[in-house]
Amino acid sequence: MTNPPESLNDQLEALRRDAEGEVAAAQTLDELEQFRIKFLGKKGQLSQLLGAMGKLPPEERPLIGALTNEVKDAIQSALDSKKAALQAAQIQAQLEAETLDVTLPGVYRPQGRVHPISGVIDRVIDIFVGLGYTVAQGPEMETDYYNFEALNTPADHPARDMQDTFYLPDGNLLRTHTSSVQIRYMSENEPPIRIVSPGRCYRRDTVDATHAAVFHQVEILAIDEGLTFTDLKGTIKVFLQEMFGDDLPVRFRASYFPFTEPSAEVDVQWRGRWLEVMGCGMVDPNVLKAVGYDPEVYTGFAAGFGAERFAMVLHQIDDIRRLYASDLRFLRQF
Ligand code: 2U9
Repeated sequence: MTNPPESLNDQLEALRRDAEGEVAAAQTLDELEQFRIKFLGKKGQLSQLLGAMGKLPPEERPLIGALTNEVKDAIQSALDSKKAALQAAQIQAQLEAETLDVTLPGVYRPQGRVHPISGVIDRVIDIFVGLGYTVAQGPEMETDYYNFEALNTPADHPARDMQDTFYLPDGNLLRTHTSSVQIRYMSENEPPIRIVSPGRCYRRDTVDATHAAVFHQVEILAIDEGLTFTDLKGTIKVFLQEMFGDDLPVRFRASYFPFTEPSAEVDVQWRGRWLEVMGCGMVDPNVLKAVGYDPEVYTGFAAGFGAERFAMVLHQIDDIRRLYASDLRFLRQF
């Protein structure tokens, strides 16, 4: 057995040393990949040495071939084990960087609460949805027609007084009740109708413990063939007892509203005292005519109340202004 020619043999051994040295010193997987290309790539140093093999006498080729394979395997295995080591180090570094310090104080997230007005509105909607009603909403800026005219409230009616209504420079106004939503809904839909409309309303009241310029109303409306005052009373009683408690005494007192006839105010006996909580009545035939319904075919009932008033009664709140003061000491009680 003859030795391979000195020069190629030496060059292969030198290549193995260089490669093993550089691979061992690689710091990153990227660097390692660069070394793989440099030594074992198609145009790498080993390929270039192999190119020279073609010039060797045929009898020397097997030995040089065997040495080439040995060098190639050695470099490959150096690459493989370095790669495994770098990957393990990377995972270890990641694990260390992501270590949770369970002794650190937690991140404080203040817990929100449902505002008492929203709480009332949510409960009212739940009760009426349970009775087959759907929620209807509309604009807070209204025309005279939807807020007054269609609701049997003619131009000389006291409710339209400048004292009571916020008028806008363009002749529109801020709605004084959500009844305007119901007019819009009736104008676009045919009976039977059962809707509940919660929303913000505006009145030019002098602000005091029981009056605010902005308040939240909830109104209900039912229109069908053959609805009577008995249906109204039953609906209101079921609603109030769901809201305030099963055995709640409820009474109806005759009253007046331009948009209902007959009309009534509703009181509940609460903590030993009679409290007025809402108004209601049979929808006035003039209102039905205004939206194109035949009052000889359809009748309906409506009711309205202020969400603030309900919240004040339910939670024993003494001053309506507390509901708008954004005082967390107050709001955290609910
Ligand atoms: C249509 C027809 C009739 C809604 C009604 C009341 C009686 C009522 C007040 C309670 C306290 C307003 O928030 S408050 O100031 N509301 O007393 N509301 S009947 O009647 C309607 C509504 C819509 C089409």
